[in-house]
Amino acid sequence: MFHRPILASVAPLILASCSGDLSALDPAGPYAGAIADLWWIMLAGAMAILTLVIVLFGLVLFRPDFGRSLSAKGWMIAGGLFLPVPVLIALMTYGMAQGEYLIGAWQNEPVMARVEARGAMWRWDFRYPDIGADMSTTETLHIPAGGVVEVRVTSADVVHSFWIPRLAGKIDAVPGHETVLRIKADVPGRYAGICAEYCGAGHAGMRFTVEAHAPETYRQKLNALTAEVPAS
Ligand SMILES: [Cu+2]
Repeated sequence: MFHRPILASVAPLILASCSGDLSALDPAGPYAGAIADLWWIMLAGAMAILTLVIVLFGLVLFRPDFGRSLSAKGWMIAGGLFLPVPVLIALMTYGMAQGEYLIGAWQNEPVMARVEARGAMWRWDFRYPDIGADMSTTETLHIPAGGVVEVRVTSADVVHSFWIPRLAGKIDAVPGHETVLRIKADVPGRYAGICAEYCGAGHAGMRFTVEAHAPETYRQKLNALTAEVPAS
């Protein structure tokens, strides 16, 4: 009676905080989905361990005889070795497998487009070698939806971090070096991107937009942008 109204009023707030332009918990493609899955698994695991600890604590408080069947050493081995070792091994294996997947290992899906992203204090420039050597945009990255896009990331000055929370994980933008990240948007739309590594006074405003186009209109859209360049 008492709990329901509270749950009913709090649940939408909690769920609403999971969505939004920059929410990694509102994935719009498989790579961001892999990260969100890992996040939920870790949350569930943490809740399970917290529950176990609370139950054990309650038993110790209210049933003092509860733990006597096991010696103090036995409890230390059970709680300090038998519980954490398999849990950490399982989590590490799963996390590393997901990490490999994010950078393109174990995938047969062909790369649909290749783009380059260059961070500079404090903006992002994008180039499209597939379309033309001098094709470039600033602040907006155009990609085809429904396919894997390989992004080659670098920096003109200091270390930045390229992050589109709804499409993929973060990757560092390092001057003089190229890092490669895969992104994929399941459906056309606009997705927000930011710099995720503090890089100076303008860091907070170092945002960009990803426009994912239907694959059949992607080339057309980029060619139209190229055509606009001489006019501006
Ligand atoms: Cu930054």
